[in-house]
Amino acid sequence: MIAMLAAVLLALAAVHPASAASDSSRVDLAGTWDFRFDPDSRGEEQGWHKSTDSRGWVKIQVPGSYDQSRFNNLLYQGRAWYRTTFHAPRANANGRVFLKFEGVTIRSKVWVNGQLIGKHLFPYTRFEMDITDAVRRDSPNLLAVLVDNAILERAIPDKGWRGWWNYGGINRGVSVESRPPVYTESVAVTTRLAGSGAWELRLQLRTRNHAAAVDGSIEARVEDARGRALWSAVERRSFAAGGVTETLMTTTLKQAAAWSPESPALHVLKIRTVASGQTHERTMRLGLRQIETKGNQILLNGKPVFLKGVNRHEMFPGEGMTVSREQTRKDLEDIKALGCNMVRTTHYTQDTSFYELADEMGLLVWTEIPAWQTRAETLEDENVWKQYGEPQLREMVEGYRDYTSIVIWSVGNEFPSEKEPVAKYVERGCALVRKLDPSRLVTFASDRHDRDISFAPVDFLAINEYYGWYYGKLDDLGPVLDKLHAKWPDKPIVVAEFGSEAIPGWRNPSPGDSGTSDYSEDYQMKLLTSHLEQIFAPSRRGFMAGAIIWLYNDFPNPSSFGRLHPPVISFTNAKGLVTQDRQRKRSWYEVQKAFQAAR
Ligand code: ADA
Repeated sequence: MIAMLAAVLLALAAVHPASAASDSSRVDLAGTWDFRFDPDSRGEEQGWHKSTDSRGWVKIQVPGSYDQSRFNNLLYQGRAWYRTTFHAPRANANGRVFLKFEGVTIRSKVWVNGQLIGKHLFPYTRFEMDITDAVRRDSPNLLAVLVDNAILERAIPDKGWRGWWNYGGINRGVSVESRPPVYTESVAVTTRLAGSGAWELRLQLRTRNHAAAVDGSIEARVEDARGRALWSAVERRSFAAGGVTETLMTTTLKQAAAWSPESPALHVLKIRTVASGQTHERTMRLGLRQIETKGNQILLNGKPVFLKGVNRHEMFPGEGMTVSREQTRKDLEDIKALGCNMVRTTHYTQDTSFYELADEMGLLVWTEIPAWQTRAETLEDENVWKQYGEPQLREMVEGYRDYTSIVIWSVGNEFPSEKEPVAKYVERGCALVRKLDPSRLVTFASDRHDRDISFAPVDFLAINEYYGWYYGKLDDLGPVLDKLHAKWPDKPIVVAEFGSEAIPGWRNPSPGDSGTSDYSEDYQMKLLTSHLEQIFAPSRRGFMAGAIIWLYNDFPNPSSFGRLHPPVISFTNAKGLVTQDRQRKRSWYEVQKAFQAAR
């Protein structure tokens, strides 16, 4: 008897203390969870998803990756389990409960109280799962998440992926949210210039009803930053039983401040859905801006804009891919100080805090799915499109379109776009993105130059080039840009990657003009300056629309690129303007000068 009691107490003690019960509709699950590697895939068979036994489990911080926190950055690729307990939010007791993940790398399978909830297949997009039927409202719930970061032969990303460290785990936040039975689950916002300082606002709302048919209303309200109402409207709606109701609301906002990198004015949009005496409220920020192409220019709010940007990997020493909001803020401040008006979120959707800060600070954002050097045989596989292509693009657009700063969606990077099956992927990818969101630009980053056959559907040509580094000479770039322009005279061209590796303190007083083995700061300065000059050349003003440097920060990379990668930067991609811990290299100042001098 005593032995049994002891076993029960032990089991209880092993479970991470439940999150405090709360009256609000949201509970944050960040904290210390139980963790266990499962290299032989025994967990499911042995019922780890319903076990509270502490034997074999250790502690881990969530959010955080397992190779960062348990292996000190040694690459583990395989399965691992996370476990915790939580109280469901008290609010909305008759409504629905959702588990929300901001990013789990790569695949995940989720159980609540031993009941399988579902699977998720993509590494960097946020997702939610309806756990209403499994959750207990009055006692703690057991949550188990099986994560697998093994790279699959045919998926997006696929076996060809070696572009950055594959940090596995629950890399970003987790929360539980309750909603009333009737709630507005998505809001697609379009803002268009309507002349004389006015903006046309279009809201497409999708409202779900999990209860019996009921009449109710949806109120939309726009306030300026000081809380003054700029517009509000109420629509009476009948919400069908168990159904979805679409509502379109439009208005013209007169004299409302526009959003731009120079002046990132944000308003507040509130959507209140009322039915059966219960209210669901969504509050989001709203920036009034318009992005489009006209001939070979990119226009922001009706005026030509030249993209001056950097690529940024979301990584920091000791934090893996769980970069704090404070660090992200510092990065974006440094990127603004560099003279940039844009950032490419190389090569995946980043944490919510990144987009919130870009909205606030005024940075245009390019965001993409990790179709990084994905092979043609993968992209032509119909199952890959159905399981990993279509739904991943959809999750990116629908999950992140609330952010004003995002102006470019990308369907991938450096796949063999000189091949037919890849051209087909680009075509259907761009068509899907445009259908989901006609208000932004869509492209992909190509490294195939004038051999590329996939450019027809994109809004602008995005070229990754490494002249003077992996191949060719520094001044080979200009003629290639001219050739591309001759072939695609009606499309703007943006160089989406260019750069070379540099180790702080390494000097070369007389750098050459091709430098695969020159890791000096001088060569990096020379390469970046030379490429910026060629991009900014007056003769190319008519069609060049942007320069995005590879890249802002050095980052961990399992495979070293370059023929003579010095041991001092093993497992590091050192093409950053700053080191991994954000020390500026000399080229940072050169780029700042060039960006400041540019139009
Ligand atoms: C490619 C790729 C980047 C990075 C870069 C490099 O262009 O798109 O992710 O790997 O090369 O540093 O070589």
